[in-house]
Amino acid sequence: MTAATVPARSLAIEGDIGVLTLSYPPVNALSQVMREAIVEGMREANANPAIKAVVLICDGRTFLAGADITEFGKPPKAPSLREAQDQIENASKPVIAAIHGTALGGGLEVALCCHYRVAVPSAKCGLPEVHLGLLPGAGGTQRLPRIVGVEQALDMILNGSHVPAKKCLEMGLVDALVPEGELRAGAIAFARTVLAENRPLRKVRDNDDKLIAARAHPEIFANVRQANARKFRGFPAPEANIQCVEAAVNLSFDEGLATERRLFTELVAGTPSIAQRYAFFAERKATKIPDVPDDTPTVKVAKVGIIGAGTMGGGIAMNFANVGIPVVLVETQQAALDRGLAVVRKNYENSAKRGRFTSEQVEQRMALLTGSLQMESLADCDLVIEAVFENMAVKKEIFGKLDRICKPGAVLATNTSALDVNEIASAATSRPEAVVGMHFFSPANVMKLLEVVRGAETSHTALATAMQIAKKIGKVAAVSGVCPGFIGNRILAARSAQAQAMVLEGAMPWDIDQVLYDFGLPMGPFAMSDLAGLDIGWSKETSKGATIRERLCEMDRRGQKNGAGYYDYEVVDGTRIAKPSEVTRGIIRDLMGEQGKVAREISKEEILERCVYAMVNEGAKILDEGIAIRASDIDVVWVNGYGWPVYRGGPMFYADTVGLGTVVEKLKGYGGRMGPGFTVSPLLERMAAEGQRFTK
Ligand code: T1G
Repeated sequence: MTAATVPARSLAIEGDIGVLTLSYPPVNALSQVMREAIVEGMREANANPAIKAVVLICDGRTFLAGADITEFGKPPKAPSLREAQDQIENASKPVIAAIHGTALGGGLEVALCCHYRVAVPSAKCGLPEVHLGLLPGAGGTQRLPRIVGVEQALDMILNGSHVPAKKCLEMGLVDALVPEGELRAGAIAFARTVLAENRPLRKVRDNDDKLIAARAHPEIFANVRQANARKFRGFPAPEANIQCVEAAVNLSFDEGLATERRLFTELVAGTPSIAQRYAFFAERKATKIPDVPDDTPTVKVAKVGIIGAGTMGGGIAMNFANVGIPVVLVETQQAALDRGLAVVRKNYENSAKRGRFTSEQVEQRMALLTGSLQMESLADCDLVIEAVFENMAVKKEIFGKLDRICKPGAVLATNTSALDVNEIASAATSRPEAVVGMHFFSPANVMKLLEVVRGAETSHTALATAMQIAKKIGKVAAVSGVCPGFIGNRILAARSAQAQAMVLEGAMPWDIDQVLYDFGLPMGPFAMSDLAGLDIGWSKETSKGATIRERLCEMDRRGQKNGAGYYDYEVVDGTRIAKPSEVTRGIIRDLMGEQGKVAREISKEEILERCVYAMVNEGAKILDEGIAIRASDIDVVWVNGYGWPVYRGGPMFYADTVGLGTVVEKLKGYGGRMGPGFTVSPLLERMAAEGQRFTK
């Protein structure tokens, strides 16, 4: 964070109202210097008899956005946030927080020490510390439930959500909304009302009303634990957050505060939180491309074209409609187009049923989607994304047409997950510089990751435009060079190779899946194959029964979709249960017999290390080849696109926690078992020898 070194602090006096304005770009984080500014500003305001009330407001794009995350793990510097908060809460005159942008974490905790809070309608408030593997460590777990009640506090804290101001008003978290763009004047007016009506110096800490009710309902906490058990699997922070709110209900304010401090101190030093903080900054670093200046001109994307209204095309279109950008969806057949649009509508209606959208919002979004059977309807699009099936000849034909149809300056993107973007660009267009890969992940309207694939001739403008639009549609983007499988799928293939190999050495698919599941991945490779469908890319005509997968397909075991694949599936009380399959075990035994292989006991440790270290090794090769700009980009890809548990940072971060020396030693130890053609990355070897790390 290229923050200003010294925050700006000013105390203006408007009649009898002191307006303490703070400014510490880019997000007014509560670093040491900012805390100092609050303490000194409040001292000045408290000491000035002319000031009867204080408005605390920030310049820039947001109110205080929380503690300075870069300070965690370093020796604490005075003044503490507590000192700043005490200056506010114990002030002899009312202090009103004036909120715009996002009042988050320590920022909201400062506002909760103010006696009143006002906000503009576009503001949001939240305690998102759980996303950093932490908890609100400045009184948030004790003050928030006192204002919004225990259940809403648990919901806000455990989801780390940014709650819109209107909802905050309904919950009592803010006392009034002031007109958009008139925050300062509105807050001053509110302060005058507080004085005129002689309203009390309300200290949130003193108000237990909403806690008393919860004291008789300890099941609130049991229910929250049970309802989120699956979601919080592997994360230590959520349970600590729940314990803090429980302490708020059952202990005094100061005892609760002590519990909060103790649990915060434990979490902040733990690897899970260090990993999640690393992931926070890795996501932001991934947006920076060293040779593409921040001020690179980009194409203003006001209209998007998508070719192919299948699962990917439809999902991609929803991302743009969700942010108000009109989309033209092009298909070859009316039936396919109707089907594609119907699936999109169904997805929106399902989300509306879950309360995510209103029916008006569904109609607004559908109204932004136009279907067409003519490529010519893409002529005035600023960005066109091709999302048809993976066939080079078909893609070349499409890009050839786009080259003739699309206006100059349009960005031409392909959603290919594996094909050579350079070949598509150079062979099919007269403007290869306008071609870039935009690899979405299925379901494209849900998955956060976008692999932006930089071709040999992709221009800075096309690249910067793809990165900018990724942020606009709420995606986490990372740049990959052109190679088979780019970053994500290439590393996936390295892991799959080990998993497939170990199944023919004695491990069962469910053994391998269990190890990776216990490690924190949402599911193992074999369960994932069953979910995707074993017959993708398989055909009866060409099948030779040479692999487990082929033999399963030949036995019409296609995966979850027909109830049998690597696993047998049965539905119990509406839930699909995967069971180890004797059929699969038999196929494996037969294949091994035919290949003269003898099964051996394979430890969980070997399963994990061969799978994960093969990923790290491939990551090192990707880095060495310059396919990835930095190791943390590889982690961003795997955390946001492949379910790698964020509390383990990513494969490269994880390798650093294990030690690169150990990774190399283990890979060499497994030697030939890693498979013919497996080589340890020279970069990995060198870094291990030099005691280096992939990530800072
Ligand atoms: N500390 C340090 N740097 C921060 C920061 C923070 N809290 N928030 C943002 N940055 C940097 C970021 O790295 C980037 O830097 C630049 O600011 C712009 O950010 C005691 C324990 C506020 C919604 O979790 O969610 O308080 O890349 O690109 O998209 O209980 O930033 O330009 O060099 O994300 O407009 C709790 C974290 C902290 C909020 C703005 N607070 N920030 O989003 O900009 S823990 C948070 C955000 C805490 C207390 C606890 C977002 C944002 P660079 P950006 P944005």
